[in-house]
Amino acid sequence: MEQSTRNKIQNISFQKLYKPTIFSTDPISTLNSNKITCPYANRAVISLLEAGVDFEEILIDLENKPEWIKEVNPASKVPALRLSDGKILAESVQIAEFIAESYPESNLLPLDPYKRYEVRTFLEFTSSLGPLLYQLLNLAKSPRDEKTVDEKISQIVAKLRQVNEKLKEHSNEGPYFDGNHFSFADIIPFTIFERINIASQIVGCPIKDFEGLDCVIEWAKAIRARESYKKGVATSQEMYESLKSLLKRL
Ligand SMILES: N[C@@H](CCC(=O)N[C@@H](CS)C(=O)NCC(=O)O)C(=O)O
Repeated sequence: MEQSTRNKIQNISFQKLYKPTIFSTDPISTLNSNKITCPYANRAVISLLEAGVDFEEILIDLENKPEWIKEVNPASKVPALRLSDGKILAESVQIAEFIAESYPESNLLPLDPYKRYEVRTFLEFTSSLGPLLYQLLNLAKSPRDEKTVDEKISQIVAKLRQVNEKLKEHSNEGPYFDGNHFSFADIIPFTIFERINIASQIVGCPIKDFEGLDCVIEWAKAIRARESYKKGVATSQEMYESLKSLLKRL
């Protein structure tokens, strides 16, 4: 991309935004994402960082989306990944999987078909965490009914206890789904879990206070300590503030 074009895009897209990070552009050139508010974009960014891809990140202000986002993704959503040949990918799971498959040396996805089956089964099992998060956020906005919030938290904790068992079953020593090997199987559910964790603090029922979640807590701690997470995702405090202000606006 020519420098002048790049500057123009930055000027448009970085308005009201923070800490822009520009990487070199080969072979995957542009990622439209949002560090704080979007767990889906986080999946794509973590995958790129874990795979060691040089990329340019353009942060989109979701409340004031630029017109050109439709050219990047007709659904006007983040993340979208534009490859250096101009092809554009949407949908975080497919983007993360594409990155894993494009960079097999990153070991983000196992090569063995049975192990891949196990990963996909785990992801299918954890996919209900997304709807549970949005149900919790809807109930958590003010004025809120504490009883319904408590019931939703209980439902979430019950699901997380099952996730805890799956993690233990698959790898007794942890901390990740595949033992000490971090992968796609961790990236996809974790970014949703992180918002659930923060929303649970906002409503005064922190997930960490519940029993039966030891593996989930260790899993989360290990992922947060990774360079890709620290570099690619907002801090817990930033996410907390952002979710709190989102709840006021819902
Ligand atoms: N299923 C999509 C969901 C992406 C999504 O909903 N992104 C939100 C931000 S977290 C978005 O771009 N929202 C803008 C809008 O809906 O207008 C994925 O996994 O990538």
